[in-house]
Amino acid sequence: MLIEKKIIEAHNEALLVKHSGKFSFVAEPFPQMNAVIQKLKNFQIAIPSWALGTGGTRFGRFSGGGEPRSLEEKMEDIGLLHQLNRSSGAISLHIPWDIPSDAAKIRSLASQYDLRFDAMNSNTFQDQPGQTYSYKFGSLQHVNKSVRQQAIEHTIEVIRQGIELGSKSLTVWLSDGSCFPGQLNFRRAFENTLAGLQEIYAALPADWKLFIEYKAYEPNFYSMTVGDWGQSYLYASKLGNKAFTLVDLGHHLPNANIQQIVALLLNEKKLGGFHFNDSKYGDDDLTVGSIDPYQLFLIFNELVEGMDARGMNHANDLGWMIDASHNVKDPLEDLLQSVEAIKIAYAQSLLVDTNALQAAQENNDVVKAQEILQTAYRTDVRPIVAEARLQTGAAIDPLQLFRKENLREGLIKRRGSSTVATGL
Ligand code: PSV
Ligand code: MN
Repeated sequence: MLIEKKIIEAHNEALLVKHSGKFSFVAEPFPQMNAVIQKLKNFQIAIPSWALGTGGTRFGRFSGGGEPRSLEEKMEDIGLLHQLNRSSGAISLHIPWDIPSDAAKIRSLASQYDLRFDAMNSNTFQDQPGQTYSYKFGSLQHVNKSVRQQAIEHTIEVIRQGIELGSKSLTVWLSDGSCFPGQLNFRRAFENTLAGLQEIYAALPADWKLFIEYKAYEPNFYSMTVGDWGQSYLYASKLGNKAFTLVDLGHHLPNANIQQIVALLLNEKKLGGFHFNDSKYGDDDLTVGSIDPYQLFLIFNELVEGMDARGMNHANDLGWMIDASHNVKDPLEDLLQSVEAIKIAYAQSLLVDTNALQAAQENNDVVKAQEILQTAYRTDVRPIVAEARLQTGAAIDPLQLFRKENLREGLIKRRGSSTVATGL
């Protein structure tokens, strides 16, 4: 127990009257409310191990203190989040930033915190101490076969570690690409990357999924070898039915219509999962829903409509994860805000009157279609999201409780004020 159950209960007790008042107000107009609450209770969002420390930029890093210093402490942080909101019941590891030295111990710690292991992440974008070959000019795309082989072996090792922990998926994000015209033969880079992914795919257990994450730019600025959803889709379809595209919301060029991308990938059975964050310019890794919550809602609207059309399970059939960085906020507070934003967008999308929307579309009634979407978007679903939390034993207001109980202070006391988190 990272926070005593009775503290959560006392917090809920104190807020209950106020909360119930708000809840009965919104409950009236929505007869499907209980079904919505059940879906919200089932919906879990994985937390990446690298999001628990203060991020930073190449200009500096300003630690707030109390950051986790080991995998065990990262799990403790996620355990705490999950106790507060009962919606963050999974952790995603990045190898070698996280090295589970004793898999059995890590597994038992996970069950103590009620966490499961989400996608494993490989790292062939940085050189590690003692590494034989450099990834300066790419990994799976590299002109030198030995570099490619090293990257393949690392990624297969990540799968092996994931099997020991009980994970069921691997996310491959490659920073491969080029910075200048002429640096790279695009065709050969693609072929090398595909051949490498094929070897990795062959090592994937039958019940695993491979997620191929794309990114428009950074660290390469002229071309990225998996630069957009089309390229990711090409690899995924050539690999086979265990391979999928992963959408990181910050990895698009400005104004990309992410909701349309999502709808089409879902229709092609090639959407694997998400890295949620928000951005104003690019891969800003800001708190989910902090810049454009309407876009987040529109993405969820496509997800819910598309998943329902295909009879998919909202909670389990896609990978849901946050991928963000916290430069000026407390990472745990930021993650609580991100999870809340995702749940709000999901709840709003569940309120869309899909039949009416379809009728409006078939009548080319553009005004009506907009009204239907915005009616759902403008509904204040926060009491419903809080009610779902309450019913699972979580806090009605996790952020308020985190602050009231001085939980960051407690972490600083135990871990120190200037800890350096592992990873980025
Ligand atoms: C790359 O920018 C990325 O989104 C990938 O998911 C990486 O694994 C992660 O960020 C690392 O910070
Ligand atoms: Mn990502």
